[in-house]
Amino acid sequence: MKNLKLYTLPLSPYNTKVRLALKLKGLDFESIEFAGFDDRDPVVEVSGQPLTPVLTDGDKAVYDSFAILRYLDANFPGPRLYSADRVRQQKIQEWERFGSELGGILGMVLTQAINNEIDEKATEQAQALLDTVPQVLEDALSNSRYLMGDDISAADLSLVPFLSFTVWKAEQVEHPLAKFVAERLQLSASFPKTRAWIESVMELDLEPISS
Ligand SMILES: N[C@@H](CCC(=O)N[C@@H](CS)C(=O)NCC(=O)O)C(=O)O
Repeated sequence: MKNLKLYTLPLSPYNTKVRLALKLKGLDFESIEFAGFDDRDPVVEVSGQPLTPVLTDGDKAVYDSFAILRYLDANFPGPRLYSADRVRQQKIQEWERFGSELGGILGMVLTQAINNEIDEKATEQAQALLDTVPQVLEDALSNSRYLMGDDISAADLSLVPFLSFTVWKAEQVEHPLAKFVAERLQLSASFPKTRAWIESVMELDLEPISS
């Protein structure tokens, strides 16, 4: 029996972030997947709250993607997600906060799909906000492959899942929620480094769960 179990809504960016972290560290885990927002009894049972992702490690449960990444880094070997250097650690945490802002932009479109209420104005606002984001990333990626240098860190994992939808071609996306977002939010072609970085980090997701 696997010791690590991830209770997850696989498409959600917070969940993707944790899945990528587990794969980056090469950790074997069982994925317990939920399709929607309804059946959360098992999540509440293990963690006392309804949101995913939740990671259980034997009889310990950790919820919230920020806490889970810290738990993984503190307790498991493999590539480091955070840094022992104070300045670098602060920078990673700034990127994490930036990721939460991106979550807000994605949310402006996603809530329309979830509530089945089209709001063209909110879509336009979200796209306008998205257009202001990647210049910061292009600059940060001008001399390095990833945000903190040549290795993936929690900074990359905290942002990319919120942007991956924006480089997908809507006609190739099957899941209705992902399709809805991909049809409405697109990363401009004038940000090639950001695009290449998103694709490179998401390649981690192609890694099979090790066993
Ligand atoms: N701050 C949390 C956010 C978790 C979160 O909002 N999870 C969403 C999926 S994106 C969820 O489970 N929503 C279900 C619901 O609202 O019932 C984290 O970083 O893990």
